[in-house]
Amino acid sequence: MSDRALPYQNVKMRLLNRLKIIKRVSKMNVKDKVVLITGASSGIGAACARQFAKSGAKLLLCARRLEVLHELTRQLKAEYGTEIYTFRLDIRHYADVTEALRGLPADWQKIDILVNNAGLAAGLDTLQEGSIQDWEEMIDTNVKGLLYVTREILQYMVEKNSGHIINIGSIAGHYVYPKGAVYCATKFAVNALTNGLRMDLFGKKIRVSTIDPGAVETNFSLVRFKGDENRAAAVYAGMDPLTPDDVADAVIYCATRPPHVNISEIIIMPTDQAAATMVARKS
Ligand code: NDP
Ligand code: 8X3
Repeated sequence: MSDRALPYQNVKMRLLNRLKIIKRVSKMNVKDKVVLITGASSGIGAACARQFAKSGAKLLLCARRLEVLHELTRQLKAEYGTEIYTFRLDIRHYADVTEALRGLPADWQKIDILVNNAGLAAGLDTLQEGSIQDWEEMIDTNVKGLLYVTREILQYMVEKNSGHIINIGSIAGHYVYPKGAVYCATKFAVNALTNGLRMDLFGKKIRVSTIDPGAVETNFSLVRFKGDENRAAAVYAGMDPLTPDDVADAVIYCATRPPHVNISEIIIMPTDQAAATMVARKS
C-alpha cells in the first residue's frame, strides 16, 4: 500500500470500529419477533402480552382458559393491531404440549422469545399436612410443564442459533418460608433449571434469564387459597404490592438488551417487602 493510501485506510478502520460499537449498543427490537407466553390469561402473563403487543411483537398466547385468552386477544388487536395466535394448553401434559406446539402454523413455529410464566401455588401447609394433589399440581406445572415447553421450543432456537428464554421464578426460589416448602422447591428448581440451561447452551447465541418477583397482586393468592377471597386479600392488605406491569417491565427490559447482553436474573420486590414473610403493613 502506498503512503498516500494510509490516511484513507485509517478513516475506513475508524468507521468500521464505530459501526461495530453502534451494533453492540443497539437495543434488541422486538417488533415482529414471535413471542410465546404461557399462562397469558391472567396476571403477569397478561401484562407481558400487553407490553410485547405495544412493542410490536407477534404473540403466541396460551393457557387453559381459552375464552379469557380470546377476550385479551380481542383487546390487544383493537388497541395495537397485534398479530396474535391463541391456543388452549395445559402445560402439565407432555403429549398436549408437543401436539399443540408442533401443530402451530409454520410461521408461528419460529419462536424468538419464550416467556415461561404459567405457574401457581396450591395451598399453604406444613409438609406433614400438605395435600398430595396440591404438590403434584405445583410440581407438574411449575417444573415439569416449564421443562416440556422449553425443550420443545429449544429445538428451533438451537437450529437457528438465536432466541431468548425468560423464566418467571420467584423470591420463593431464593428463600424458603414456613408452609411454603413445596412451592418454594418448585421455584428453587426454576432457578436451577435457568442456570443449568444457560450452561447447556454455552457458546450459543441463546439468552436465558429469570425474573424473580416478591408479592405481585394477581389471581395468585386466590388460586393458592382456592377461591377464598378474604384470605387472598389479606396477603396484600396494608401494603403496596408489585403490579403485573412492574414484572412485565422487567421482562421487556431483558428482552430488549443488545444481543450480546444476557440479563441472568432480576429479583424484584415491593418496597414494603424485605423477605417472603417480612412485609411492612399500614395498620
Ligand atoms: P395468576 O394466577 O394471575 O396467573 C397464572 C397463569 O398461569 C394463568 O394465566 C393460568 O391460566 C396459568 N396456568 C396455571 N396453570 C396452568 C397450566 N397447567 N397450564 C397452562 N397455564 C396454566 O398468577 P400470576 O400472574 O401471579 O403468576 C404467574 C407466574 O408468576 C407464576 O409462575 C407464579 O409462580 C409467578 N410468581 C407470582 C408471584 C405473585 O406474587 N403473584 C410472585 C412471584 C412469582 P389458566 O388458569 O387459564 O390456565
Ligand atoms: C410468589 C411470592 O412470596 O408468595 O412466588 O412465594 S411468595
